[in-house]
Amino acid sequence: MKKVVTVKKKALAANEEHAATLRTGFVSSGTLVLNLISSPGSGKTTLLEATIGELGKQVRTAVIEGDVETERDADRIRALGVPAHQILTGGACHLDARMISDALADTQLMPTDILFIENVGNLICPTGYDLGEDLKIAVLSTTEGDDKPFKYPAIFSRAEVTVVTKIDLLPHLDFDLEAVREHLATLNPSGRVFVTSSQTMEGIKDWCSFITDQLNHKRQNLSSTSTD
Ligand SMILES: Nc1nc2c(ncn2[C@@H]2O[C@H](COP(=O)(O)OP(=O)(O)OP(=O)(O)O)[C@@H](O)[C@H]2O)c(=O)[nH]1
Ligand SMILES: [Mg+2]
Repeated sequence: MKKVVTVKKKALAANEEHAATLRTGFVSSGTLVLNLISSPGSGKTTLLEATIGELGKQVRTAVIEGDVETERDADRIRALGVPAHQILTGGACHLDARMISDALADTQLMPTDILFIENVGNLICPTGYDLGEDLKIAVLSTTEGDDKPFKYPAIFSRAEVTVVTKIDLLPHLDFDLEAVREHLATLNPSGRVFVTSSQTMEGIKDWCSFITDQLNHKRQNLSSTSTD
């Protein structure tokens, strides 16, 4: 047991080092990096499709997709004319920083203003792995039930933002949105919550304004530190 814990700690330490190098690179390129984490099918790729459509052509976007099998998600993004790189983990339940550096060797991705990383659908494994991102984004679908933040607290306490998806389905579900907001506030008092539907586009404008504000903020910090 002690050996397993030691190996895991070493893997995480190596990942931290790799993630720090990635983060430095993303600071110099002024790229905003968002790491989307959720259970399978909560609507991550559909949210990315809606987000990319709403952001339009004024910002450059690129996507790294993480899945166990198939290029399906990357193909969905490419269909929008946006560069996408598919990582196939072959069974691993999360992405790590080394996989992201390898993906960045795909010359189509960079330079970009915003890099979205869609992590492997899973609420447990991806939480501990830093990918050099600016923000971890937890995605919670109304169809999963309103008890998930309390049942899987690690991701909801760590993510700076939670996006609630499929709000158009609320009339058909027993999902208490106000209770979810309260649970999330307990787990992460400074966390932001966006409530969206990629079908009706409810909440997508607010979510995209937040993203562009974050990008501008990162760029301003970059220019103020370079003139210091
Ligand atoms: N009604 C409704 N359905 C949605 C919405 N967003 C996604 N869906 C549906 O939910 C299903 C899963 O969506 P995906 O975007 O593929 O989910 P995902 O999280 O990327 O899935 P994995 O990559 O497999 O983890 C699809 O059938 C979508 O059409 C939404 O806002 N409203
Ligand atoms: Mg997907």
